[in-house]
Amino acid sequence: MIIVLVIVLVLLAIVAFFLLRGRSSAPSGAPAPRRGAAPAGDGIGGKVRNLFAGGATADAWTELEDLLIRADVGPKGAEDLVTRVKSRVSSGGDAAQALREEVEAVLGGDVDLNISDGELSVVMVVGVNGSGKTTTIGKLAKRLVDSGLSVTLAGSDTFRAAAGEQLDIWADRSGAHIVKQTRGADPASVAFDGVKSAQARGSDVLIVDTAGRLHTRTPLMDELEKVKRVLAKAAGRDPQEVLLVLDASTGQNGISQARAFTDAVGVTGVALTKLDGTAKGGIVLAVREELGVPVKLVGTGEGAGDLELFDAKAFAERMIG
Ligand SMILES: Nc1nc2c(ncn2[C@@H]2O[C@H](COP(=O)(O)OP(=O)(O)OP(=O)(O)O)[C@@H](O)[C@H]2O)c(=O)[nH]1
Ligand SMILES: [Mg+2]
Repeated sequence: MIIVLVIVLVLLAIVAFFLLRGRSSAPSGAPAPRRGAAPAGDGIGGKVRNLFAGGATADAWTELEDLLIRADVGPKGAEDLVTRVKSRVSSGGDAAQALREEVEAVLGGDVDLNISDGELSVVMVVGVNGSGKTTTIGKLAKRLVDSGLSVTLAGSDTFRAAAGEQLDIWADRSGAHIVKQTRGADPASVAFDGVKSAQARGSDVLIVDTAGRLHTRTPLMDELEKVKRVLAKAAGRDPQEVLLVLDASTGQNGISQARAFTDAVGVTGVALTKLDGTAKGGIVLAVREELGVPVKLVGTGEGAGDLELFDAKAFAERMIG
């Protein structure tokens, strides 16, 4: 009899655990998370509360800093956050809530894509190999076309054999027009054609795909600079956006990538991809704190609809929980 009772209690405890876990990853008031949109770990709020269960001790603050660093926030960002949370939390206060609000404050502000009405907006997309540039461009084109804008894509990745085909597929899927040349053509020349064609068609937005490159390879970074220069010359003004596509799972290495691209072409925003994977999401804070560049888009899968406009409040709620 007692054994049966124990088994029933254990089963109930397991069911309750999973129910509570499900609830904590979908805080009420936050937009319903789509497939895998939350950074891994279902939020660190529970851990933060545990740390401070015995009061705001020196150990608790040190462990909070470690926790943030392990979540990819970066040493400087973690230290700054702890300082701010500390100044708000008197012993017994809710550190997790203060942390959530501070994360939101750091990440908020100028996160909207800079796409203006009535004039062609040029969005240049850069990043290391395989970070998700072409996929993000396809998803972004779909989102813009669905919102009533006309979009032209320029295939300035003339390096990889299948790059043009991949962009073709996305142009088809999204209803965007595409401009490309044969493999091996000058990427800057495709960019120039892209502007002229987009202007002739009266497109609202031109999105320029570029070949992936190691951020440490100077000649390739110079090539990117040339693409930007030519775009500016053809359009009569600098691109409205230079989006750096960053794979969220690259952790702190993402920061050095971002720095190199920012130095070469002046990144205006980050599209953070693969947040549906094992990435911890703290990289968003590291990019913002260490480079001052806002995350504007978040990729949460390979499908056409798996792209979100960045929302600081929703992100902070998902990250902290
Ligand atoms: N899970 C997941 N996969 C993604 C996401 N974004 C892109 N991918 C996948 O990542 C791989 C590389 O994506 P691409 O868009 O080809 O990357 P790229 O930066 O254009 O690559 P190169 O042009 O070779 O430099 C593909 O298999 C994509 O489907 C995302 O948000 N989540
Ligand atoms: Mg590509």
